[in-house]
Amino acid sequence: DGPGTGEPNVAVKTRSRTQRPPMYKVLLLNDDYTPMEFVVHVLERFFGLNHAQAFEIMLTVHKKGLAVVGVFSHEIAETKVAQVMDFARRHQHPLQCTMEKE
Ligand code: NFA
Repeated sequence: DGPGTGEPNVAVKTRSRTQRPPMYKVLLLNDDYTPMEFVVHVLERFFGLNHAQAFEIMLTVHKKGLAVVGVFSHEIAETKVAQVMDFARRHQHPLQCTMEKE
């Protein structure tokens, strides 16, 4: 329609939801054998934590059985898990690292 047809041009906004990519929690699991210092080193090396933060998260895993060490996109989370699992395996420690959708 244009001018002179008698129809008003009314714009009606529909609310659209902004799409956010799903995020993934990376979890570290406790075990009885991996040395505490090794876990602290892993947290510093692969998650960019300072020594105090790394020690605190290591202790949480030790006491509670597991802890979230970070939240990342799917690709980054997969890379972190693979890096930790490979590093632990190469050092013959049974440390387990997994990811789950937030
Ligand atoms: N529970 C392990 C120990 O007593 C330490 C540990 C902490 C292992 C966090 C795995 C994860 N040596």
